[in-house]
Amino acid sequence: MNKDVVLTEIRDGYRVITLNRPDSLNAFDASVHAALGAALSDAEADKACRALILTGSGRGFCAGQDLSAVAFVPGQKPDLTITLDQNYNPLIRRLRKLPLPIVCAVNGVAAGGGANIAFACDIVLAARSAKFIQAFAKIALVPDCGGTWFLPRLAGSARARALSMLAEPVSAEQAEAWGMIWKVIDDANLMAEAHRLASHLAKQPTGALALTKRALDASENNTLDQQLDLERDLQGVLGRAPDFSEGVNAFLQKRAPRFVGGM
Ligand code: T3D
Repeated sequence: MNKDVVLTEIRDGYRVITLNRPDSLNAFDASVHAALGAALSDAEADKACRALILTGSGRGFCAGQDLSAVAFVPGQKPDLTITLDQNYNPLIRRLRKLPLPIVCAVNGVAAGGGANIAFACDIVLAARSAKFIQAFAKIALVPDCGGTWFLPRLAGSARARALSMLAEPVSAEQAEAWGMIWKVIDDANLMAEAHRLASHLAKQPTGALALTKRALDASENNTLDQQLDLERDLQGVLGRAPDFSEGVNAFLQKRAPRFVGGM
């Protein structure tokens, strides 16, 4: 496995995972899928890691699939379902289910699957110069990596349709105004803000944040009744976890809580 295509930096309480193929704007090939999968597994296995930053090297965040790595064999029609089944869909599911808050620092253009990988993260910051492009229509594909699920929910149906069909770039400022991302940050301050957020999150009750992710995702399909039941069940778990008593005691004692994470 070529580990250089994805870099991991271990910080106090969190990790920074950087896509590192800047010459292709951090496009994904098989080596990136393997290295990113390993980096996420390492982070999940590390009890000291309670938050993640995902970002890219160079001037882009991620240009989606490496189009030079798509195998066109003369006389054969490529089967794109294979890489989606084996690589992209497991990655998107994993980001959503990972029991850690993920801050995505979109440092430059995020195109195709790269845009939708960003939208799968929990808190998306974007450099003011960044842009998001559903580039798929330009190569005669549908938005994948969850694009057809994320876009209508984040941007609304009208914008989802136009963005998907026109493949026009959305500036970071427009993405923030439309509610597609959390915040636009001046380019020079992007990583400082991502570190500030990740460091803050790493000190929060990260077990509760993991279950918050789960509840918010489940709400996309649940009725209110089902969601009320789910919230009850999750509170049942969290009420027995040490961070709840710590949070309440800290409040009553008028001091800062010392959360340890976990459930
Ligand atoms: O298996 C499957 O295919 C199914 C899964 C699909 C998931 C997907 O993500 S499909 C969508 C794939 N991505 C795209 O279609 C985006 C293609 N890239 C672009 O449209 C543009 O590069 C950008 C809008 C992202 C940025 O434009 P710009 O003008 O800032 O940069 P550039 O000059 O186009 O790109 C810079 C370099 O990166 C360039 O290489 P060079 O000429 O300097 O050697 C370019 O070829 C390379 N690059 C950019 N995107 C990709 C790429 N190389 C390979 N694959 C890419 N996706």
